[in-house]
Amino acid sequence: MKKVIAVAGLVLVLAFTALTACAEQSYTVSFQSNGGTEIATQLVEAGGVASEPKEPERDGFEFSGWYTQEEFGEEYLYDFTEPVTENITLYAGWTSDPVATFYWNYDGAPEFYSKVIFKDGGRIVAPADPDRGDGYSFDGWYADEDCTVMFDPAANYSGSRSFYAKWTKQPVATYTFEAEGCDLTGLTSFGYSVNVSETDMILGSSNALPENVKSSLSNGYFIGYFQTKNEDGLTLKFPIDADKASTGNRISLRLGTEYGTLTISPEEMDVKVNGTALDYEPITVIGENLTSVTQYKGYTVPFNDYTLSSTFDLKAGENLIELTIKVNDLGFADEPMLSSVGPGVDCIKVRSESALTWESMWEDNKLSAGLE
Ligand SMILES: [Ca+2]
Repeated sequence: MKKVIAVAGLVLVLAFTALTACAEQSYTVSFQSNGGTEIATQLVEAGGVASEPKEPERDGFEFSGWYTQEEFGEEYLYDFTEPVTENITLYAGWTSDPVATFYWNYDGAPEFYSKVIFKDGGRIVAPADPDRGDGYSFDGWYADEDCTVMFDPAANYSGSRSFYAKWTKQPVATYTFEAEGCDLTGLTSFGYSVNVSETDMILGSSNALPENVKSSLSNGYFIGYFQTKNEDGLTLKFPIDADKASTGNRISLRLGTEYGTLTISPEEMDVKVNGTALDYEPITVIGENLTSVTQYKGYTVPFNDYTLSSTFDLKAGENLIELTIKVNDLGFADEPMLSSVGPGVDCIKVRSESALTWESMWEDNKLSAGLE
């Protein structure tokens, strides 16, 4: 009897050890500096990413990057965003040729944009123009951070150099804010066949929708089930920061419809900016030509941008844009269950002289909705 217990105990210990080993599987990422300063080995959990170490230094040489092979071709440059799935060794690339480093040159930018190796005393080929994607346009490379001395592609340069991007605020730019990036906490929709809450209101790429609808979506997802039986309506909130005050701003809503063509006015849907509802002309959201709920086919027509007729002011700092669908009779006369009907909301686009930013909840939302 004693022996049986001992064996059972051993099996348990082995099973526990195997589980522990499995749960804690990790890989080593080693750095071979090739004559440069030592870089510590990293232990990375399976599927995690290695962090790019501070550049090693070597007298008389310029560091050109970490490579997966001891040949320093661009095709072997290691991508630090790739998940680690085995033990790896990375090799430091060095060149005795000078290097031109091109910097993004704005607050919060990545460390640098590009490094270009060139022959000492020769010309430097600048990289492709960078794009910040936030309402600033690239306005050339400069030899100083203040952008007073231009980079000269025809000049001969000696020794390693740094160049800095110059940025010019575009007079007017369009900024996109995805509806699926809104904070959906506490929201519940009242639909024809189902009531849906919070991140379950997100529809898109992972649902059975026609390809032409999917391909029309900004960021691949939208807020469906935008309908309510609540007298206070159902509201999507877009908290947006402006770098300065501006007037004459314009908003477009990217919308689709599942209940046929909808003509929506401020009576059915409020579009509020800082608490004031815009008095916009009715918009007609194109859908199937349906007259009865029995013809329901879901979303079949691609989403489109509908620009509202009203313009509005934004103040410097935080602004709040709200879309509220109200109890309405946009639905079908033969379907009393539908106390309101609303469009699918893909995103809003704001055209402004202010530079606009917001904290999108998309990463959290897609995890919570199991979309990855
Ligand atoms: Ca979207």
